[in-house]
Amino acid sequence: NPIGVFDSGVGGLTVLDYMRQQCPQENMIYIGDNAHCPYGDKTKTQLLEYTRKICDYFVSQNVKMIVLACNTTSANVLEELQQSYPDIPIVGVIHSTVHEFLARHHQSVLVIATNATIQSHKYRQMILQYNPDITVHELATPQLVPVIESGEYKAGVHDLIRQYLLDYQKKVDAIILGCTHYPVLLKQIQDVLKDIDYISSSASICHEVASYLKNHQMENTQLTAGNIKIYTTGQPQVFFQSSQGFFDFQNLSVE
Ligand code: DGN
Repeated sequence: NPIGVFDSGVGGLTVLDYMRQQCPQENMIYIGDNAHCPYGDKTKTQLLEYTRKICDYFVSQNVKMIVLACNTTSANVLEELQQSYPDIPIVGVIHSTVHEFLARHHQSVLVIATNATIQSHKYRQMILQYNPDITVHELATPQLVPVIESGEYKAGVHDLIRQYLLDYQKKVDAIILGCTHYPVLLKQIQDVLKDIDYISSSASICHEVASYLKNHQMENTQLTAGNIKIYTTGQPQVFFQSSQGFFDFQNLSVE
């Protein structure tokens, strides 16, 4: 059975990319909900409506697990989805990202994410719960997802990144990329915030998925490469073009 992976758009492809490296034999279905992108400014009711539709589709495809490749939904509707679909393991990205951050023993961190993720304060709460001595700065950076979805980031968005981040230079030891779109801008972020450790929510989740499958003997044991299907609720051509700079489609197409 496949694993269902979704995001509001192309950002979750950064997760899918790690997943196909970590678990190359797994079948996966990816949905980019571009018809409703960006998720960062939606209400909880809207997020629940969109994500339930996606999960219903995954159920109809008999998925064995659902991965929220999206911080906004992981922060705001994960528990509700887990209650609505009790028979399917559903994982979000925040838990594993916080654990990876804590394992690096930093004293201070900047979390950048969408409005809805920052307003939930999930990252801050979870980090402080484990270690109340860490200084946690939170910053909503809502203009970053649109420049990625539109493909504008390819021409460089250093000015925008500088506006958002320059104040934090020398203030923090690490930055959490609390949106799965942001690894696309990693180089540009590192140009502005030099000598800083970064934790990407896209990489962290894949270790958790791989060990979950292993511990529950749910791995696909076939030796052939898994089948990956990519769908968008928006325009396939736009989706394909904006993600071409960072995701290698190999033989995959977008429907
Ligand atoms: N990539 C998603 C996240 O990690 O929050 C959502 C981004 C968005 O739609 N604004």
